[in-house]
Amino acid sequence: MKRALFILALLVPAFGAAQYLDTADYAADPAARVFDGRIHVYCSHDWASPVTDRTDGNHYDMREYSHFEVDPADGSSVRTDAILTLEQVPWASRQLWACDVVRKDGRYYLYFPAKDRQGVFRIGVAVADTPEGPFTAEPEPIPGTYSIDPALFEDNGEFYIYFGGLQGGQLQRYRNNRRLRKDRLPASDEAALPARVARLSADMRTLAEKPRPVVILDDAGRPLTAGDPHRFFEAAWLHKHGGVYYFTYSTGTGHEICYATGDNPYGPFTYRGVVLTPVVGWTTHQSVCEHEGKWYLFYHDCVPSGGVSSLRSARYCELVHEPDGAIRTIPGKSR
Ligand code: FUB
Repeated sequence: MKRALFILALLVPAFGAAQYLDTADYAADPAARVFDGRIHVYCSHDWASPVTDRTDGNHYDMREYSHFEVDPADGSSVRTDAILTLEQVPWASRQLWACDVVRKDGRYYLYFPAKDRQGVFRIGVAVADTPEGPFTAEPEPIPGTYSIDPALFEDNGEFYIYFGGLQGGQLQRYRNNRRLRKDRLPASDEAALPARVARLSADMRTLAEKPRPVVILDDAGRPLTAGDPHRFFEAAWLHKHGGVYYFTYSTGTGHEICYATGDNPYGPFTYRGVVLTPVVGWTTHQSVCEHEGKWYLFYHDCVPSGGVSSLRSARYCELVHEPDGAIRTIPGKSR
């Protein structure tokens, strides 16, 4: 069911002010896309789940995705819930975490993570004919995928899928695309565990190649170590501005959104700085889109829920690329 949220049209999001999509219900992990000149945002639907066990992020117990059509000119949003539900995914058992949607040849492809019946995070795809769904899930997860937080990027007619997340996201259970018997985190002076990227096949339902590591380098050209406060944790996202590829991501335990730049979709990327300082809440998760000549950062925080970490609200504000290509840091609190 669609709900128009005109009551929120009080603040137009300019730099320094951020607009919530909906303060009456929760929505997290916003993935913003522009189709036919309109901003479409895909969110996990946080709710007051009875699951309170925080082990491995079990309390992030989402069962469906929500869609928003957002108009930054007046701050309004139209919300549609249940565009894909857990019950509609044949292979999934729980936890519909952060998703993303792209369009190809007039069809919309929603990529999403969920735990399978063995409790292992896999990435699936669901297809629709309109941006707000309803989406129909493929019967099995995408072969060769693992962990969480799929994010797509289109470049020169090819689509790339980025994914991966530490701790509850299970990325520490994999090396060279193979599953280990148990978690293995690198020592703090070893190279950090990277996100993964793979080109998609033309069918949008399979990988065209084995996932590759998304390496983030320091100024001296060395991979960031596992002990570096700016190492990758989750929430990979790629955008291109001025011919430069920007890889943004969450540092998880550091609660920042950071960015690194490169000259192609695979990287390596060189660490550049902080996009968003910590928000209210444990998780932080972003997407970036361009609309009518302005760039926007979509993210979430827990201000409307009074700081309950599993009840998050999506919001957005303008993002500025400085003339030298640096991203102007956005304060996550007091806005
Ligand atoms: O929403 C569940 C998880 O929390 C997401 O997949 C992560 O990126 C973090 O936001």
